[in-house]
Amino acid sequence: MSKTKMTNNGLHRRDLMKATAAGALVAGAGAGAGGTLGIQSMVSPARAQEASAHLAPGELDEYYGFWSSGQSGEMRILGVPSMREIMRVPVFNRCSATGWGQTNESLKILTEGLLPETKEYLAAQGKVTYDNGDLHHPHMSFTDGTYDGRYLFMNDKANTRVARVRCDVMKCDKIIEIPNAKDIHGLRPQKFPRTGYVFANGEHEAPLINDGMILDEPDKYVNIFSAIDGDTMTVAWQVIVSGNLDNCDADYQGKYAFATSYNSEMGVNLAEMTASETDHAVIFDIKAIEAGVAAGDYQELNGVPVLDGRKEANSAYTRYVPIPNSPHGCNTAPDKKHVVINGKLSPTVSVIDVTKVDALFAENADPRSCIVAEPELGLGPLHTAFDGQGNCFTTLFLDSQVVKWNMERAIAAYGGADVDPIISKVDVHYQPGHNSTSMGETAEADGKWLISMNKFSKDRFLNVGPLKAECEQLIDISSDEMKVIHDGATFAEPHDSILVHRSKVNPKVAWDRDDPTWEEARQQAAADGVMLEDGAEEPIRDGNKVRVYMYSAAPNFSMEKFTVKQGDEVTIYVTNIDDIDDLTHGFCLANYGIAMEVGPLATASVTFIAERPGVHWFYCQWFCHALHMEMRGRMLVEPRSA
Ligand code: K7E
Ligand code: CUA
Repeated sequence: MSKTKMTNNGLHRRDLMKATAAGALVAGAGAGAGGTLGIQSMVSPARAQEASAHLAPGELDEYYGFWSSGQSGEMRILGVPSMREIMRVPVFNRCSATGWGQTNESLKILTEGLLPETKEYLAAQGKVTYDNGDLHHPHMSFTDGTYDGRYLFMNDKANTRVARVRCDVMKCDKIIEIPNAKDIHGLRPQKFPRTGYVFANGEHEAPLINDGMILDEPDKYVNIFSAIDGDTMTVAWQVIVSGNLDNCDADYQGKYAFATSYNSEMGVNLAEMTASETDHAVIFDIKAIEAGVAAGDYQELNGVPVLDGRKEANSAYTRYVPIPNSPHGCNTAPDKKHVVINGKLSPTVSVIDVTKVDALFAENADPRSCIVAEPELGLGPLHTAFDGQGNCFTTLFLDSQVVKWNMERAIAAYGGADVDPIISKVDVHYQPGHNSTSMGETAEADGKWLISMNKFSKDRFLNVGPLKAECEQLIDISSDEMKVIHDGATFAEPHDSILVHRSKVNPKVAWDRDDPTWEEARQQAAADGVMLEDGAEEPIRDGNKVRVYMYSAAPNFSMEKFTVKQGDEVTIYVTNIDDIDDLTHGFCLANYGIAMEVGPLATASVTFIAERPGVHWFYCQWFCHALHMEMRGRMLVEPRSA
């Protein structure tokens, strides 16, 4: 029997007294500010914020949440704090609703950035592009250390691609396949002075020239770090590194990029990969690399300058900071000074001070001299987010918790002071991976909300069979006691999200008619003497190629029928001349497997072989008008024998 007396509800008496004292302190502050306040009538700031998460119908969220979707391959947009899913933006996937992966405009984006050898491989499968992707990390472009609302960049781990989404229309406009690297995982934009570079980690090692001449010789495999020019979407340079690159981030000075690296053993099975207790954070000196490119210190491979930054090369381009043990997340703090490396198999996170990085490049420098804190936080730390007030939030995968800790206290403890950096912990459900805070990866972190993106939902939702949703939880972080206030189910498998204040993003309600998306359609129409928004009365024949130009204006297509011949290659251009807010039309050609979205003032086109003779209805598949069902017409296909 403990000497400490237990109260009825099981709390230690000492703890209860502490709680009461804390309550009295807050009550005192309230009384000081606004006169006499009884405990009963007090609403803590945290609970007031909790109430603000419940938006009434018609109320708008304060934050855009840009979500990845893992193996679903799309990007999603949620409203935060309501957690309402607002939009899905197809990127690496094939989308039935919008025709992404089928329209000529989307196929151009999906194919033009593929490597020649990939096009060959796909052609052998009867395909022109991949139709799967694994989208982990969506991040917005920066100017001067905060989001600028221009673009979102994201990776495809499955097929080694990087995509860009335009924030003015929330559509993907560029996808490139990264040569030389294998399986792009971590991705972050340069924060300062602007994006600039998009840094992308090749996760899996392979021979640098992967043509089959080297196979089961893992000691000849390499890994590649890439810097992509975010404006042109071309690869600016690459660096060969030791170990598998996992996640990355950039500093607020424009000098360095950081990447976590596991498997310093360069093993190819689990036992080999986890043999060593120590792995690395790799630091890339951007200016030194640019100087190396300018000086010609590289080999050119697939049109890209590739520099040697391996550990044993001991080059001016990289430094390897020893970190325990298979680190995963890499997160730069809004204090512009610290980078948190998350230990994964180690219960610690390691804090790099960016002002101590210059010294690492000196002769015989201690490679750990940039580490200024290494608090032990719990089991399985994967990712860290920030509140902008010196506090950090780290997901603990194995403990199923988020831990709040203080940076300055962690630094003091590392220096020998007797302080506990941990402020509080909260249970999440279950096994969190990434987390994100409102504006937390910018210098404008505001400390209001935290999303914990949990890999398992188990019992949190109605059982839907063996395959279950993931569970994302909204956590109020406006006070030291973190509080989970919402569970959201999401389908396979969001890894990461960013929470962007709505003042940073300002999409259009209708497309500009001169948008570059349908430039090829515009040029073809001009060659045919047609204005896209006027359409043409009849199909325009050019050998066995037939072009059909129509416009849509609710509830009509400009053509109620058109005739082609069996075997013709038909291209249908639909221009939506309705410019009204939310008046999207669709074009679905039944039994031809064709459907596409045509947004307000947009043009979309699709090409197919009219191989099925007979009468085929096309209809608008986007509910647009009371007479939407009547918005249809016929494609008449004359049989070949006729
Ligand atoms: Cu899932 Cu960012 Cu790909 Cu961590 S990564 S969880
Ligand atoms: Cu147009 Cu439905």
